[in-house]
Amino acid sequence: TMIHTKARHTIYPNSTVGRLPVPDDKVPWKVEWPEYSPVKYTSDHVKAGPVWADPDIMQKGSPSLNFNSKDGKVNRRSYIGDYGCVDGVPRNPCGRTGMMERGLLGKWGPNHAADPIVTRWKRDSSGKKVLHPTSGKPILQFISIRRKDSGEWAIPGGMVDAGEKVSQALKREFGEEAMNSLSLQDKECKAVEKAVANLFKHGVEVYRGYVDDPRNTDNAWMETMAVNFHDDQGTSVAKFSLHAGDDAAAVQWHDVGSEMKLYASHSSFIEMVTKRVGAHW
Ligand code: RP5
Ligand code: MG
Ligand code: MG
Repeated sequence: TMIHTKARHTIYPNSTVGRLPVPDDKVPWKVEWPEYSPVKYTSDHVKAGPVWADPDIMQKGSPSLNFNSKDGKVNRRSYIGDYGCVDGVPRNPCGRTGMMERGLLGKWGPNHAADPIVTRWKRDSSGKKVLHPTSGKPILQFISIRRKDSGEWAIPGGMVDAGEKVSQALKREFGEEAMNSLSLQDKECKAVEKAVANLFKHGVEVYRGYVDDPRNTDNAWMETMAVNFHDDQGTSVAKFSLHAGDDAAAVQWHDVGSEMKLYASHSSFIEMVTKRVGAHW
């Protein structure tokens, strides 16, 4: 597993709450730190108990949740194996974050997401692939959204709903964030769904596991499955008109390279895609 850094960023997103600073060498739970006393935080939004949030298991008498298993419609299994629980509360498998409880996350333990990475080759006006001047390798582009919450560019991913398949979440989130399907009329919406379904027929999984997300805590964390949909000939995605929607403020084709600054660990997922298709990084 990776060493998380964004999950230790001092100021917790959408709040003025500061995490307890955790030095690199104190991240692993196996390193003893008896006086470790993380800041407690659960956002008001999560405390209000929206449908996607778990009950507060710290409260006496709250129903118990089936961790490390499929719990009704909710998948509480981790992609990286069984996680430990301390006093009935899941413990982040990547180590300390300086914050306990759930912060902005709804679920205790893993919060499952899906990340669709839609790519094409950068081409010049005559349709020829553009090569990077230094590496000599063709430059890849991916459909990127700017997140409303942090303002950072990101993959148009989102949470897997209870009972939803990851393959479905990939299409739904792409439609919502990059094609604004939520504000389309019925007919247009059907057309978008069809186009997305077509494009998403041939995906290649590039990653499944932990995400170094700034919302993670000691007791709640993001995990994702990232899938690449590559339009090698530049024929299928080219027809798409992109419109930002839902929690995306903007959408665009983004040139891929190691200098990119993206949300959470998204640039590492994109790097995996460049390896797969032989693109410049
Ligand atoms: C990241 O948060 C995942 O990689 C995914 O892109 C995203 C899901 O959360 P929301 O976009 O729904 O906030 O950890
Ligand atoms: Mg979304
Ligand atoms: Mg999203």
